Amino acid sequence: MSKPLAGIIMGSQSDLAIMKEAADILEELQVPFELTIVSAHRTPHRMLEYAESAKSRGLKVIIAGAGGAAHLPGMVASLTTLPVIGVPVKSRNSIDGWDSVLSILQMPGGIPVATVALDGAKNAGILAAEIIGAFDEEISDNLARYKKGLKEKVLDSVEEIKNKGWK
Ligand code: RP5
Repeated sequence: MSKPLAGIIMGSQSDLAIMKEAADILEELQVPFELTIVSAHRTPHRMLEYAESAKSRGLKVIIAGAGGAAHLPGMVASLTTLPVIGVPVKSRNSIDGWDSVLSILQMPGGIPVATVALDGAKNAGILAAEIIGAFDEEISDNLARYKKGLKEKVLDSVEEIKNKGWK
């Protein structure tokens, strides 16, 4: 197993159903990653330790997902110079997801969190691969193949509708 380059963390195991999508796409793009639970509110010292050791452990980017009063991505971003991608999760304690979106998105100047859409863990995984791919040709090639696949899928559907009609 290669050393993890991306870290996926989330506030609770209940976030895993969504955050798994980041893991799936990183696996597909052959980006080595680690995945664990780190809660800003329930395990603040673990969060501190995780964020402060991330760079020296070889991580290049952190994906952090949380729901409700989602402080994890921002707090982790405040403790590391690594880029942090935030995934707002529509958790059961959330008011329609808006609380998580706004608490991850509306960071103060100086502490950016690259926030993806509500439950957008897949895009967080792709963005993490793109950050790493900017310095890693192999991962960049995997991304190029992935994007070519997306394009071909659309063109196939164009052909299908052209040949079979929309009904
Ligand atoms: C947040 O509260 C977690 O990230 C999760 O989205 C939400 C609910 O957590 P559980 O009560 O399900 O553990 O901190």
